[in-house]
Amino acid sequence: MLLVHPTTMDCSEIVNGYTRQWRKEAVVYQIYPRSFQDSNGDGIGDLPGITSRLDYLKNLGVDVLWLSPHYDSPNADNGYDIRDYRKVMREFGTMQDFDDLLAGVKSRGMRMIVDLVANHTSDEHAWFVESRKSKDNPYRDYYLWRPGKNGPDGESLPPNNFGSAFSGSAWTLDPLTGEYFLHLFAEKQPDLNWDNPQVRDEVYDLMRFWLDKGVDGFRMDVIPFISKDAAFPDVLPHESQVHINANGPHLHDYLHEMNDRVLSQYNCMTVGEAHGITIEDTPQLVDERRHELNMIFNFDTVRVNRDGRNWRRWSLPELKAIYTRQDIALGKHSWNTIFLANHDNPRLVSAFGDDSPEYREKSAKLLVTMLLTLKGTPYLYQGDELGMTNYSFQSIEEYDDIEAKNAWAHDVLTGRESAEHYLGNLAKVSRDHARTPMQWDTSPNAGFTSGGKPWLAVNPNYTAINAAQAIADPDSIYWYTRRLLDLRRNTPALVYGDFEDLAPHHPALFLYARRLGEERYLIALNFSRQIVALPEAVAGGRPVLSNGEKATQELEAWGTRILLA
Ligand code: ISL
Ligand code: CA
Repeated sequence: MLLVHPTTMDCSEIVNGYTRQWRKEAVVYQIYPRSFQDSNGDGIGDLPGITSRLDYLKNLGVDVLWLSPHYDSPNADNGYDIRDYRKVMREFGTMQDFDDLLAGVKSRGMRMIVDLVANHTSDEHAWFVESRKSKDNPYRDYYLWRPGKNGPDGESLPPNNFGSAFSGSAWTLDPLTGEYFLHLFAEKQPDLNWDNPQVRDEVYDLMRFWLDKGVDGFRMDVIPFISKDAAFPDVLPHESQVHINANGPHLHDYLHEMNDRVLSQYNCMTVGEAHGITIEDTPQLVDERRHELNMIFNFDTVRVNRDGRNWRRWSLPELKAIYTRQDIALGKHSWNTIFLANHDNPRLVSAFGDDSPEYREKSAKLLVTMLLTLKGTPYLYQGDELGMTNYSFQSIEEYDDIEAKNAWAHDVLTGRESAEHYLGNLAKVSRDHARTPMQWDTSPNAGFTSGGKPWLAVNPNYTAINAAQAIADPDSIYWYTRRLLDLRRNTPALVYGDFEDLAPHHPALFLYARRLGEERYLIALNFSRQIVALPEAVAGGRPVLSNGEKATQELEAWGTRILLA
């Protein structure tokens, strides 16, 4: 067998033009600790809770866990606002709990990467507490302070027209020193000044701290935003701020330096969250000859259903075309990520499948089939393996997310947008859909917490959609996902094989090949409620896996077929 245990792997081996790497063969499973498993009844998921579920994850067959932020934080943005990078969030447990979790991951032969949120800190981080004290404080230059501009009536205006991702200006005036600080996200998330070499040293140190503990790498939050044009020109009407933020003048210098000084010293993996980086520019960050990052999340696929912040209808040919574009642009020296869900997006099956009772299971199976057979490292989000769905939020009070609440205040309460339109759209795109607690069993609160009240509502469909039930049912999405993970683990063609879309214009069928040498797999996915005919050559292949009929000329509604041609 070609695939051997990652640790015994010879890294210089080339397969189909690709250098073999454990991170290319791995499947990653994202955990949002707040919503995974509560162990002490306070209604908040925690690290001991995750440790208690490691056998579940091992049995599922994933290789790498990605932990969303577990650091000390006042939780303005659920941990994406870090107060102390070397401390565990009090609600999540202690450093001992972290060490136990990591040891449990390792002893089961898995790996774990952690979130690195280093574009910004919390405003409660000691650096910022110091920085805001005075203009000559030694930490002043850790952040991006600028004087305001004079308005027409002599009033003070922000230094430029950047908006915050969470509504309003990206600049807040701090009355104490009369200057503005930059925050591309919430006011409680001031941006670090990466042009200051001391800041970079601090970040490299804290990266070493976690790598020395044994973590296997980082998912890097909005990493392309770290370098800013220090002159802060206005965004012009034809420009996109996110593109400007992601393409600062020293981005590649800093990533290269980080690689040289830290990452290259460890056998670790990095995946950058990369809003604003185009498919064609992706190799500039991940081409392995450049020694920057290993892979990035490009958002063209997961956001194919958006027009700005608004939900829009998407078509299968559009989605397929993105995968082909990615494949061509990345070539053999870069590596892709395959994902359609995370903690910032609605649920996989609700956004890309059909979450009606009739087709939820079939379409959820179809989506995992696609995620696990396209070329790139797949990222599953907690609950995808159960086909967990969006929650039916009714009012703004039911939401928790700072993005949703700020936009409500900024757009609806000021009359810029009607409540009806805003809530209608939010019900489709809210980040909170992904954050409702994991559904483990039919006990109260889905087995997520033994306490009375989880921090965010449990989806009432937990009585039917939960892990215990899925494990007991051999036809479940869970077991289908397990079989797929087994297949991928034992099939180099599904990792390194060439990708070819065989029916790019078909409105309902995604039919593609993965070829490695003599071996050619065909994957047929019916993204519709209609029966779709399979081309004759395809139907003649040897069936390997399917979510329904295995050997007919037709693919039933939301049917899947993997064949060896
Ligand atoms: O998800 C978004 C819109 O719905 C984005 O604006 C999102 O904030 C962006 O993808 C950056 O995300 C990352 O950084 C944010 C944090 O809120 C997200 O959870 C994180 O994934 C700030 O740290
Ligand atoms: Ca808890």
